[in-house]
Amino acid sequence: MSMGHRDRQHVSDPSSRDGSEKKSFTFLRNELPVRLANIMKEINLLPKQLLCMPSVQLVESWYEQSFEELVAFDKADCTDQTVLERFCDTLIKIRNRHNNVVETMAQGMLEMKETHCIEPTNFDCQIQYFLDRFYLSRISIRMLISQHTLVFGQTLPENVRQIGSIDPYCNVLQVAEDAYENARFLCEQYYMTAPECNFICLNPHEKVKEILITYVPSHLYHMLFELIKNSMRAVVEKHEDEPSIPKLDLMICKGKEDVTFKLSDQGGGIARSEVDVLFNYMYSTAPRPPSPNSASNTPLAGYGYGLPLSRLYAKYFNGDLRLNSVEGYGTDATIYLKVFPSDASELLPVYNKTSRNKYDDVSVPISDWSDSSQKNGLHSGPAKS
Ligand code: W6P
Repeated sequence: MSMGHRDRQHVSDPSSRDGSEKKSFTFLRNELPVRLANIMKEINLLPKQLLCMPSVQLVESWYEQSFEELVAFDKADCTDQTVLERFCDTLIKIRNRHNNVVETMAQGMLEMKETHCIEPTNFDCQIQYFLDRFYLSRISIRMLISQHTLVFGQTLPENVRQIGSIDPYCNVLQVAEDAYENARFLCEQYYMTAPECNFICLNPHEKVKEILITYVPSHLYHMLFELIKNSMRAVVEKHEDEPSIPKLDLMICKGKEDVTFKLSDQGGGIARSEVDVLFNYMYSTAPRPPSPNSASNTPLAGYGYGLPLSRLYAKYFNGDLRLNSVEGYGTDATIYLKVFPSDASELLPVYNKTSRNKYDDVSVPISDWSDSSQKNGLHSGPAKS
């Protein structure tokens, strides 16, 4: 796994630790403002109807504030220990400021839906394009902040093999079992029952049975938890009135290049045309019914932004997440991760002329395929005229 910044020297050697904290500091005080500025440029290309919504303005103001706090370190002396400490504190403050960006942007979408009737433009396509890049950028920025604050922060984690949030020996089955147990708990609370799960681990190219990879366990957990919740909901709702419910199958296999997780459910499946909808931010933004005692009656899976965000986590380190469904029977959800850390480099949105063009044309897209039944923007095929 490679990012701009990732090396930790031996913590037992205080001088080398200082050295890498200084390096990390000088890297991040430049890199973080660059990443913030790049995505701020794209925010400003959003259609005016969305850009002027109060929640979007609020998010923008957070980005501006954080940008300013970071560039204030431009001329700071990196040999001054108090500067390094202040920098850590600033990073934590910035991370907390941005905690609710996803919810607030979703709120902005709702505000726009309420105040504008959305014209049949390629608006939906632009929103999808933007939010994928925006949330990917956010994942990358939070990753850099976490690494610095965990590795150099006050409370040094003792005898933990993790380097910040990265585990060089991440036991993927353990993460999967953990995600399953927690999803099962929620499922049983909500439905009084939950499907069992068969775990099958295959490691054909290594002598050991365990599958260990360099990965961020919290990201893997997030993706698996989301998929398992969706499968559980589908299975329980399909087989509600039956005496027994079919098990889930989770197959994990470490190949030469990919580690693949295939979660199979017999939840009745979904039509092929519904798959893209599940990853669509606009279609997934529905007002939630207010529920003060949310812990006891939150639905198991809301089809909120869970799936598109999970796919971004997978893509961030050059993996992917796909749904393959057999309508009428069940669904396979597959996560692909890279085996080799060197293949798992960061995927980042790049702001340039091409990305800018995506926001330019607001006209009705004209298909270059004959099928007119497809909804605009829900398939990646035809380009606009
Ligand atoms: C379904 C719908 C879905 C979404 C994501 C993962 C699994 C499943 N199963 O029926």
